[in-house]
Amino acid sequence: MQQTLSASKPGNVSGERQAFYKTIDAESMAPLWEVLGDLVPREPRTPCVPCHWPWDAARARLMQAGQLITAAEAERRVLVLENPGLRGASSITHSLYAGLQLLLPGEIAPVHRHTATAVRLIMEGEGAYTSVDGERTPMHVGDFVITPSWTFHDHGNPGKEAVIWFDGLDVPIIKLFDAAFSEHQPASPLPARAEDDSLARYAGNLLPVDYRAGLANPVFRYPYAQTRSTLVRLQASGPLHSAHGIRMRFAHPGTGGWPTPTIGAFMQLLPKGFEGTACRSTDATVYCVVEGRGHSDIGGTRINWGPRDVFMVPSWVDARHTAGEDAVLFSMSDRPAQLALGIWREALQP
Ligand code: GTQ
Repeated sequence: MQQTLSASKPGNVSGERQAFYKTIDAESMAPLWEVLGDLVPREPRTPCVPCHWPWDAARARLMQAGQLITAAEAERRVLVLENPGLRGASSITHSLYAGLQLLLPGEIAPVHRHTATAVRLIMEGEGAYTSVDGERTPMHVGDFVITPSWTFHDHGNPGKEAVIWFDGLDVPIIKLFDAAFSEHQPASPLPARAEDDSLARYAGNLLPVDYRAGLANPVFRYPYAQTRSTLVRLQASGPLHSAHGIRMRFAHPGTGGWPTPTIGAFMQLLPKGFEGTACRSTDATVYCVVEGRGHSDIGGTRINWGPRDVFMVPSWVDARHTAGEDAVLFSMSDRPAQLALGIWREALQP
């Protein structure tokens, strides 16, 4: 069914109007009434489709990439996860980029900074670190890591295992604003800071006495051991949300707000046997399975997922999650940006 506010129907344009359109086309003008229905539809319409990257296949391709190019040569050795409805746009949702990054033992992904914000979820392998403005933190499987806008960051793997993580960036949002800058190599050496200093200073239910919270999140690693134990304790005490199970969002410790201004991140536990009700929201959401197996019905598409799979739910499409065993799902979306603009909506089906 065509939902349109447009006054005239396509294909029903009189010769006189056609001639007029042609005339004004040459003057960089166009008739709104021909496109109004697309510009302001009754409900969100998206070119994005539900999609799924099973882990074994994605991992195998990443390891092939590891044979083809070094991290140093690539700068970042990443396979971009592109929504099939947005091929060529380096986007997994209309507003967000996603990729899987591989760092082999001994490799370093060199320092740089950019206006885009990054969030990461460690998928496989121990022994790598990331650093933000000179402070290193180890990356453990399941950790949620952020790289705030315009902070210098590099990644290294002095360990013995291949390390793979999920990257989410707000690149499409930055591109929308034509506000993309990047830099290599800081002009002066970065301050030497103790490993995990920010975790101790800002993430222990204490804050420095003179700290004033701002947009910049001082914490850049949220350890999975802590996240998981929180979810397990909440599972024991209940209640369960009918659609989301136990779903928590990561927080900026200084404000209680979102961990980054544009990208929100969540961790949720779906107990074995959970059969969620359907829910749709305007923030298209990318999921990474941390633990467990289950399936999600997304519109008319069923996705059967297992550990470390990535899948995606488009904006305003009903999603229903079912867990065959206790499952933990990480997810990210542009919800903070939509909330800041006052446009975020969610609809729960009974
Ligand atoms: O780790 O800095 O997937 O700059 C894409 C761009 C990762 C990164 C990506 C990046 C990075």
